[in-house]
Amino acid sequence: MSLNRAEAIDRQFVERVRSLATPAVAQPAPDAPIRDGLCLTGRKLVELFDAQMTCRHLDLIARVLRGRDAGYYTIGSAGHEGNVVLGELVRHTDPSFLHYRSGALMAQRSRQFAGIDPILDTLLSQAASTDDPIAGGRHKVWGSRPLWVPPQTSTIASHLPKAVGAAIAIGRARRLKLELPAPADSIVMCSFGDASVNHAVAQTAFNSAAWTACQKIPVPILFVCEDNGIGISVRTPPGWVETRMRNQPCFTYVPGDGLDLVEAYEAAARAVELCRRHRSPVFLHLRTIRMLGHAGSDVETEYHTTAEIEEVERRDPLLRSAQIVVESGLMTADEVLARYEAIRTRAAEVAEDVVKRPKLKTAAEVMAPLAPYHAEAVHEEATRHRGQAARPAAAGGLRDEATEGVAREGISETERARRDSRTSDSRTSDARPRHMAVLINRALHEALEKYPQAILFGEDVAKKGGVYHVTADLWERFGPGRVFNTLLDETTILGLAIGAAHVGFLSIPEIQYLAYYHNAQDQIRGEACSLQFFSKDQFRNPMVLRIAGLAYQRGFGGHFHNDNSIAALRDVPGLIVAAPCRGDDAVGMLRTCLALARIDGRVVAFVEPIALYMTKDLHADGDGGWLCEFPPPGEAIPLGECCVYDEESNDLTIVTYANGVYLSLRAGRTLAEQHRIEARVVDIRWLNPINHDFIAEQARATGRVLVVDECRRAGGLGEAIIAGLVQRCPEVSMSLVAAEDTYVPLGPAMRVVMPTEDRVVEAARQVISAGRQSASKAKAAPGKARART
Ligand SMILES: Cc1ncc(C[n+]2csc(CCOP(=O)(O)OP(=O)(O)O)c2C)c(N)n1
Ligand SMILES: [Mg+2]
Repeated sequence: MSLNRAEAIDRQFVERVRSLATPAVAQPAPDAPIRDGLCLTGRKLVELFDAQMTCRHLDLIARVLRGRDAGYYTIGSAGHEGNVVLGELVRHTDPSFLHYRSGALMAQRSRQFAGIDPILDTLLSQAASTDDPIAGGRHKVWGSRPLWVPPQTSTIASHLPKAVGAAIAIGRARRLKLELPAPADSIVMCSFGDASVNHAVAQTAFNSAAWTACQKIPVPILFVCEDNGIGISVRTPPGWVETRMRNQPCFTYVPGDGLDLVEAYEAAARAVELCRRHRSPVFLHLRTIRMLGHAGSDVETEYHTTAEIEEVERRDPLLRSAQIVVESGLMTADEVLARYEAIRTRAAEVAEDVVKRPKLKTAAEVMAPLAPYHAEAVHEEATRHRGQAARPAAAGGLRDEATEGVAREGISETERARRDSRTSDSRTSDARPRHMAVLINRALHEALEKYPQAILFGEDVAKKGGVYHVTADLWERFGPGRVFNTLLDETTILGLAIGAAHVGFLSIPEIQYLAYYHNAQDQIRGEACSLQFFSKDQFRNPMVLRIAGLAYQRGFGGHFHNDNSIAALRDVPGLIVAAPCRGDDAVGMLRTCLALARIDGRVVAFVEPIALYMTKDLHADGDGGWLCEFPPPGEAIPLGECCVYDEESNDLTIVTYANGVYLSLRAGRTLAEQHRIEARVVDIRWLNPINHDFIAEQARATGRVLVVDECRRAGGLGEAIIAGLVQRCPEVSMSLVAAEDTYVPLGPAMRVVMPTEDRVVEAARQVISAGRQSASKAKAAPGKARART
């Protein structure tokens, strides 16, 4: 047997088509149905077959390019070409999140939009050229802005939660009378393989779609399972997908034969129609085969016999399509072969072109779309008052003019007016200093007023107002259309945030505790933050993800309510991480976070230190030192701006954030009063990216620096800050107090693994006594900071 199965299936197609006898039937009218009772016309059938052949030649040429080391991706669609029918039946304005074998679908969908050349675009992507219109050489993906196909990652099933999220959001936008960037009767399609059905992330997407649909909330999602019976080398038990999915609650299950174009078309037409009409989940189970192994690198003979491989190849869906068009008199065998060869020639010509096209050359080029940041525009937006005109919405965004149409279901007009006046007036006019939870709550009121496209959701955020009452009254004020509880599943919460943001919402999801972000972090790491990168910023999923986190709750709750692992957020490319330590900072930072999402499409994690939510006093009971006034609209804290407390103190610079600021200020008082050490405290506020230059300026100003990191020694902030200092000012004496590399224990033992005031005082004294060089008493360079005394 030839090891080159690409050549084998190519040869087989040519030989078997050549032997097809032309029947003695009259050529049918091209616009008549191919058979009585069906809707597929002859003309459309020929067109679909053409897209199937196009897809096949893309698979074949991919292997040739790989052999020449000029193409970098060989996972193909051979055997799955029946999915072409969805490229026809689903509109190009229906957002579609596609499986890596949906090549024929994509080829046909391309025909819905003038000027798109699927051969050129696919080969540019395979060749990793900067001319690739979707990813610009960053990945081989199916994707297109005009075709509403956001690029997907290689992580199987991870696109399903966001597809469900987008479907729910489409329904929600209709209900809120917000204008969508897609027609209001759009559906969302996502395709995936049979093995992927078993993945927890797929299961949670099916579950959340059903959970939502069972409440009669619209979820126009079309799940398309391209079932080839195998996942790399592991067979899916025969009948498993059907057994698993046929009786899913609130789903309609539609089986289809993906090897027969006519059968597949009829099944898909039914599935699409049901989904669009009923606006509820439909599971289209398209049976396919897999040819050419899992990928070019997969030696299928390691787990299949030659006879098994050849048996599958004999069922090639392209042969079946050829047979149908020839037997029905639509094309002769010669015409089929002529067309097949013409596509081959075109693909080969384009391949010669794409290998000469430019590639990414510098890190700056690679990273250009990763983290767009327009500082001035962001600040202008962050400081924009309610009532001031908004900038035009970012790409794909819902329009701001829609404010007028925002509905708050379930609340009468009179009640709404009463609540509006009560909540907004009292909130904005109450100038008394308050603790952080109250101020964040006010900032969220402000955000939902300012951004009609903002929605806030998570576990318990609605009527209960969140575990810590940070979202209190928002549900009453803005209604269940904009503030709502989700089911208990973090993957769903984040998937919903991503999907809703794809169709123009400004998502403000909440994760109850940092530990539970880890439960679903791939949705942010793999999906949300990679979208602008893999789409050259053509698709965005702007969001501000609020996470209640960090430790110091006086031993209460143990590790999972005191999780201090920040690494999982900090190492996500492009993710902005903010961590305020007090109420006024939280408001100013949140305004900037929302503006970053709105203007630059950014994904922001806003980590709220639980232990400081209700903290009122700083040095002594009743001093109210941690209460703050609500900053007036128009004030915002720009990304990267740090805060220096006691800037006139010149013995030591303590660099810290969140709870560490509180601890360090208290330790600072002890150092001054008992040890005559004057320490300034720098709150870095923004944990990613870190403002290393400013920290270095502050370190140089005293010549001694102590980093107080409440996160773990491994993967916490301390490593990064010390590395930044070593690069910028190695002459400065440095020390680090960090949390131990452990889970946080329950009860008072918490104190033995976390930085404490005593430990900060002790470390500060050691830095001073071990200081090898006299501290430079130079004044701190002005930098971008606000000084507090
Ligand atoms: C989360 C995750 N785990 C493992 C992989 C490696 N992997 C890539 S494809 C694949 C099999 C997928 O099978 P199936 O869903 O049936 O799709 P098919 O390739 O057969 O079309 C695996 C295990 C992955 N991409 N993502
Ligand atoms: Mg499979």
